[in-house]
Amino acid sequence: MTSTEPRATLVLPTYNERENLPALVAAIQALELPIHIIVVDDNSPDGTGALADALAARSAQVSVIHRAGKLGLGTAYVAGFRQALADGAEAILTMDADFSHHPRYLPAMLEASRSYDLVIGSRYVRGGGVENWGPERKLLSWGANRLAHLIVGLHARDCTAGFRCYRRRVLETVDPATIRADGYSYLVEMLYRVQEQGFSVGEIPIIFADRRLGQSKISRSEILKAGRTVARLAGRRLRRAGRRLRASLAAGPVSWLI
Ligand SMILES: Nc1nc2c(ncn2[C@@H]2O[C@H](COP(=O)(O)OP(=O)(O)OP(=O)(O)O)[C@@H](O)[C@H]2O)c(=O)[nH]1
Ligand SMILES: [Mg+2]
Repeated sequence: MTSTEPRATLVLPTYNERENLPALVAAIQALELPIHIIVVDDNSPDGTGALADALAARSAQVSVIHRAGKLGLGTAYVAGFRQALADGAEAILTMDADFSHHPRYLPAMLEASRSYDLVIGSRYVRGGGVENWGPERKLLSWGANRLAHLIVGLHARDCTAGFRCYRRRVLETVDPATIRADGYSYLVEMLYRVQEQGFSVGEIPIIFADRRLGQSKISRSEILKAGRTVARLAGRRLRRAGRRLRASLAAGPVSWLI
């Protein structure tokens, strides 16, 4: 990256990722990109927080936010975004800490963020895909994306991806703390709000590899919560469409012709 490129911060939420975090941070650092890393750990029982502290003690490129307990992926993003904005970051990246989002895509994410307000590392554009997923996991992801397209009206192909790069102005306009979803569906609600504000969204292809170490944190209750988020956003979309229709009717027949 040249000195004309923006300061970037990567927000890395962790819960029980001790087998992944040191290798992931090393792989990111090996890229020698000017990216600051903020680990947001929720008092992981496996000691990920202490490992993150050790990484931060060794490198000024890493800092850590500790939270009291497992407060959800969405609110972990909020804490990281707040810090990144306060630090003056111009580009704010997010990725999972389990190597499903491989650091090798970071240069392309940053490059694309010159052209788009939000870049998504996408499984569902040409060249993207998933590795080692069973049929159940494929169906869950496919179903979530279909609902996001059909009911919420999102345009992106991969609406549930956590591999993203937001331009600073996006997070200054859509206040991350005003997103109501606190878990995984934070990603869908944030994308809805970004699209609502008319920001540009671009997708670059990534191969999403299933985690090899550690355990998934997606639970049945997260899936139910995601269903409620989709229903709430669909309601918001309908109310918005209703307001637009009423405004155009109130403006009279001439406005229908132009
Ligand atoms: N701080 C924090 N991080 C979380 C929380 N829940 C999940 N994470 C992290 O968010 C990222 C995504 O979680 P995963 O469990 O890998 O979810 P996923 O990738 O959608 O699902 P899998 O494909 O099954 O791995 C990982 O880095 C987790 O450690 C949480 O409540 N708090
Ligand atoms: Mg994962």
